[in-house]
Formats: sequence, C-alpha cells, structure tokens
Amino acid sequence: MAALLLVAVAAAAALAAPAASAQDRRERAGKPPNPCLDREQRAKLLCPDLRMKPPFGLVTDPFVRPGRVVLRAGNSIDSIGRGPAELLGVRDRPRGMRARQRIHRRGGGRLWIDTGARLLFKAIPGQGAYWKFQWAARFELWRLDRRGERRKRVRRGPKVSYCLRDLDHSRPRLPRSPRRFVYPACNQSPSRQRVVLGTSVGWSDVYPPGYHEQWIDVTGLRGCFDLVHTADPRDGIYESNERNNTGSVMVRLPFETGIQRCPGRKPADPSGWGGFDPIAY
Ligand SMILES: [Ca+2]
Ligand SMILES: [Ca+2]
Repeated sequence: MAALLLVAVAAAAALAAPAASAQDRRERAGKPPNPCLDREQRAKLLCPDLRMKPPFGLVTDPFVRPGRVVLRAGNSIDSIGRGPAELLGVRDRPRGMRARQRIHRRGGGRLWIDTGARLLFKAIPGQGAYWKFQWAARFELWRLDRRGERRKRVRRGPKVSYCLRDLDHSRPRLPRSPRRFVYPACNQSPSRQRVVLGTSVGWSDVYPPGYHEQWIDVTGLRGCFDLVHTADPRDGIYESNERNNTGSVMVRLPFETGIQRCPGRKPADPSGWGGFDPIAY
C-alpha cells in the first residue's frame, strides 16, 4: 500500500509534457483544426480524451538485444472523455489503412475527421499480425538534473502501435461508460478492407511490461531519469484535452527493483503494478 501511495504522489508531481518534436509539429501542420478544442463546437460533440497512466511494473530484460539491457514497463491508455476514441480504417496499401476519426455528436450521428492517422497490419512474434494504430504511444527517457527537473532526452523506445481496445473497465462510473466492451480484441484478419478501432469512455487499453517492444534501451546509462510515456504523440486522435497525454515515473539507473531515490524528487516505486492485477493481463 505504501508503495502504491508513493507511486500516486510521484504521478501527481509529474512535470509538464515534453515539448513536441520538430517531426511532431510537421505531422500536425496542414491538418484540419481540432473541433474538440473549440468551446462552441465541443458543446455539440462527445469528444474523446485519452490519458496515459504513469508507467508501471518496471523490470530490466537482458534478452531483447544481445549485449544490451532494456528497461520494460507496462502502460495504460485511459479513455476519460465524453465519447469514445474511435478510428475507422480503410485499406489503401497491402499492409496499411488510412484511418479517419469518428467523433460522436451529442444528438446522434458522427463527425468524420481526417486526422492523418494510419493503421498497420503489424506482426507480433509468436502471435501473428494485428491491425494497429501507428504512433499510439511513444516512450522516452529524460535525464534529470540535481533539482529533479528534466534536462535532456537521452533515449527513445521503438515505435509503439496499439489497437485501442476495451480491455480494463477502469472507470465504470464515468457518464456514458458502457457496461460491456464495445471495441473487442485486436483484429487479425489480413483480408479485411475496413477495421474499427477504439476505446470506450471509462475503459483502458492496457499493455503489460512483457509485451512486444514495451521497452527502452538503457545500456550504459547511470543516474536519475524520467521514463515518459506519451499517448497519441502524432495527434491522430483529436481530443478535448491534448495536454494530459503524458505519464512518467522516475528511475535510477542501473535499475534495481524497489524504491527509487533521486535529488529533488519524492521516492517512488515504479516496479509496483500501481493498482493493476498482473494476472488480469
Ligand atoms: Ca488527452
Ligand atoms: Ca490527440
């Protein structure tokens, strides 16, 4: 329990999201404006809002890359807006789809927006391939200074694609949260011409630390860092709040399981599961 409290305190103290990279800004240029950020338009819509929980279940893994050490972490993308985060993909390449976002209207119907999102038929070793939203998340490691503030990004994880399912009913009391899942397990059909991906209000798409590419390379690093997970870094899903998509946790490297202590920060235990039941995933 004490460890969970520490994690909660660390999450509350998390610093502001890192600035968008030049690549992110290029991706966002030329896109239609986000109606969910306009008060008048938003009042007529059920806009989604994704939020990234702080990374949990941190553990090192020496077997991913020969001679290297990677730090694994689980994550949870929580859907906490007034409507679902939903993408409809239409096949335009052998292993790719162009996706449009569907924002539900208050009075019924949908608003379609071309946000530039793409789906990929991505192979996962030992499991076959799944239709996934490219750039669903990004993992970064930032070096901390002696005051506990982020100084410099030193590492990035592999590209992270997820299928935005309804896996964990994390906030059943949110208005319009469906009792049963709406967006089921990831689609594995190579012949599909259309796929709908999404996460309903009050549900979370969760990936455990052991999942494919759920890591960042920490070989040779020493000192204090923030492990930062960002949901939807290329803004393929328009939301009512684009500033809460980052979750972070402090780590001291080389990593040892248990309480982490760094100058300028409250101690935290990122190896815990932060309230998740590991058996459920
Ligand atoms: Ca958000
Ligand atoms: Ca977004």
